[in-house]
Parts: sequence; C-alpha cells; structure tokens
Amino acid sequence: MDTQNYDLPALFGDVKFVCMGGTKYRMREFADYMRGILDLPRDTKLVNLTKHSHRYAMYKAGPVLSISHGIGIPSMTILLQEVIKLMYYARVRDPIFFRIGTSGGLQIPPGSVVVSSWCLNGTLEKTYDIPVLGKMRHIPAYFDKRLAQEVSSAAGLDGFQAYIGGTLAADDFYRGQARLDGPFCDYTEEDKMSFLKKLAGLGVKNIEMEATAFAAYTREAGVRASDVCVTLVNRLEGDQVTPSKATLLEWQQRPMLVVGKYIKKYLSYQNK
Ligand code: R2B
Ligand code: URA
Repeated sequence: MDTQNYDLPALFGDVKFVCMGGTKYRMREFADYMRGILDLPRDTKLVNLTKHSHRYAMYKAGPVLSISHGIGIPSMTILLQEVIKLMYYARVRDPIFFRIGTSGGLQIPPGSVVVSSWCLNGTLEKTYDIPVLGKMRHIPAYFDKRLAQEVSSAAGLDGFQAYIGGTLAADDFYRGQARLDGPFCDYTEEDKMSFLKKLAGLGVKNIEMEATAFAAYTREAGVRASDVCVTLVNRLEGDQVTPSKATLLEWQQRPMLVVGKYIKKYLSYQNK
C-alpha cells in the first residue's frame, strides 16, 4: 500500500484498535469474533487486505484492524512499524494497540491470561535492545499502566484468572526460555529451576517472544498498547506444552475474549 494509489484515510480512517497476534488463522478468527460482538454484518467474506505480501495477514472489522505478525521480535517489529505509518497516513488519532498471544506461565495455572505491565529482555533489563548505526540502543519497555488495569479488569467470570505482571521476551523458544527439551541442553535442571524461580521472584508472570519491542516501539510512538497472552504451561512444572489441540484452541480464545470485552466497553462508553 502507498499514499499514491490508496486513499488511506478513506480505507483506514475509522480504525481505533489495532490488534496483532502471531498467526494468520487466529487473527482472522479475531476479526470475525469482533464482527460478532460489535454487531457488524458477518455475511461477507473477511478479506485479507495484504494477501499479495504473502507474509502477514490483515483483516478489518469496523474500527478493529486485526493483523498477524509472525514469531519473534524482528518479524513483529517490521509489521508494527508499518502499521504505525499506516495509522499516521490514515490520520487516525490515538489508536490503541493490542497484542494477543500465547506464552509460558510462571507459578500460575495454565490457561491463565497475563496482561503485561513491564517487560524484561533476555539479560533481565527492562529494555528492548537494538543495534542502530553500530551502537546498541536500549529502549524502555513499559506498557501503559492504566490500560493494563482496564484490560485486566475487563476479564472475569469466564472461568480463568487474569493477572497483571512482568513479561520476559526471549529471542528463542528453547534455551532462551530455560527449556531442557530442545536439541541443546548445556545447563542442569537445577540451573533452569533457579533461573525460573528468580524470574517469578521478580514478578515475571510469563515468557513470550515479542513484549519488549512491542512495549518499546508503541511507547516511542506515543501509542497506548497492551500485551495480553494466555499461558499454555506452568514453566515451574515443565517445558512441554501438553494440553490437547482442543484445549489449546479454547485457551487461545481467552485473550480475544478479554480484549473483545475491553473494546466493546470502550465503544459503549464513547457512544453514551
Ligand atoms: C509465543 O508463542 C510464539 C512461540 O511459539 C511466540 O510468538 C510467542 O511470543
Ligand atoms: N510461547 C512461548 O514463547 N513460550 C511458551 O512456553 C509457550 C508459548
């Protein structure tokens, strides 16, 4: 998309919420779910607005843009920066960004939802670190506290707990997340447990792979944002994600439920 061939304010000017998540399938489901709860027509097929890119998928459901970002910080930040530009060219004022995802939990029951308040990188600093022009930048990785509170209080009575806490963003699924079920196991079970317990003691509630950069870049852009992830495993009890496919699919809907409720509530206050 560009500003020459596309009327971006006409196409995207009514967007208020940008929701991102790992997979194309999940973000299509989220767009359809939002059409349902916002009472928008559901008879037309949801169109992938970026289908020619073959990398990400983007769907629009009224004021909600639902976009997949792939796995890990580099994949997510390419998309995030392009959407920040898109919102600027579409003249959207004060959009709210969400990431809905999955994670490994620390000391909370699998299936819980974590709304991130702050993030740690792999060396336990509260920054997203990126080399720019040969020098390391350390960008603060905090989320908007009030938004995190409001989003977590939108959850409730749905059969799972929502927590607010710290999130470790790892650059790897295996060693980077202190697993011992990958191909490289060069530390002991005790090393692993002492690291995971240290994280839990610091207030880290979950481990995923994008939070620091998502917090840092939205904050730098002056955009309110929230990272809402379901936990698939309690990492103090194991490394492997063992629940059935059906359970995992049901759990993955939980962040959608929480964010959906927040959005519905936000819009209902706005229309009063
Ligand atoms: C959670 O799950 C993915 C890795 O499986 C990654 O995108 C993340 O943050
Ligand atoms: N995603 C992660 O990054 N880690 C987990 O343990 C589960 C999902």
